[in-house]
Amino acid sequence: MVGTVLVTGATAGFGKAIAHRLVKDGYRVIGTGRRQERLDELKSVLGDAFLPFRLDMDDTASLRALPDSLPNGWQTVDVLINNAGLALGLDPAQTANIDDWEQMIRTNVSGLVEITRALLPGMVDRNKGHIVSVGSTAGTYPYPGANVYGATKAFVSQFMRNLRSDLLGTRIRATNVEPGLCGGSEFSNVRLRDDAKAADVYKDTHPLLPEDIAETVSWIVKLPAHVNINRIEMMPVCQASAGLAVKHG
Ligand code: NDP
Ligand code: 8X3
Repeated sequence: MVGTVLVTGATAGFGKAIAHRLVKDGYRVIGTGRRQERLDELKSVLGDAFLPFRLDMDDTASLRALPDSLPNGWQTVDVLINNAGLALGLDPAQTANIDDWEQMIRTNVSGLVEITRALLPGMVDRNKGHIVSVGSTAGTYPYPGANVYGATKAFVSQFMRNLRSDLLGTRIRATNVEPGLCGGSEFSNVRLRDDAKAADVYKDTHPLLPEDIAETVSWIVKLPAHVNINRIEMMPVCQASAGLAVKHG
């Protein structure tokens, strides 16, 4: 056993692939999410190296109760993977659903900072730890309809940079992983609330896959302890940033 990792949003997509990969790498993994049946399913596949722990990123009290609310023997978290998150909608700002905006902010921003703040003191006391957040290319490059989703990921990016500043002088590492188009997860199904439209997002493309993100996370956390990857941007070969938009007429 090389350490204990807590992966938020382990019930689907990236988080599930990361949980599988890190158990294979020899870590013990605490997997969280709201869907208990998905957590139980992971437990049945991953066995003793996996602890299913139901956690809603909207539930501030439960986030603040960490790490003491974890079972005995699981309270020392060496690596936190801040993966849980979502996009809702692609409407322009002037017509977007304000409740969707609030939910993205609660999950992608408030939940992420709450759990980080809850687990960081233990890491600092032990002078050992690593926070890895899953940002997005949407935190760097604007696109129509990304409005609040992209802004939450820009927050995550700057929060992770600022963590590095605060943690200077400790051995705690902080990394932001920023993927672009990635299929094989429920991201677009959740965002578009329409499975056929979600499938269209990836039609005739060869997107990143959750296993690609898991491979990258595995590499980042296994690097020698003196090496910190500050941020890493990933895109599939079939994606590139567009030029600036110009409205003629
Ligand atoms: P999925 O929809 O497949 O997975 C999202 C995960 O987040 C699920 O496990 C879900 O668990 C969890 N989650 C969402 N809301 C909550 C909540 N309130 N409380 C607890 N858990 C929650 O998406 P991906 O795997 O694609 O996305 C993972 C991360 O990667 C997200 O932060 C996303 O923004 C980011 N990302 C995705 C990209 C993509 O193209 N797919 C590209 C770049 C970044 P449950 O529903 O069980 O609670
Ligand atoms: C997910 C990637 O391009 O849909 O963060 O925003 S994108």
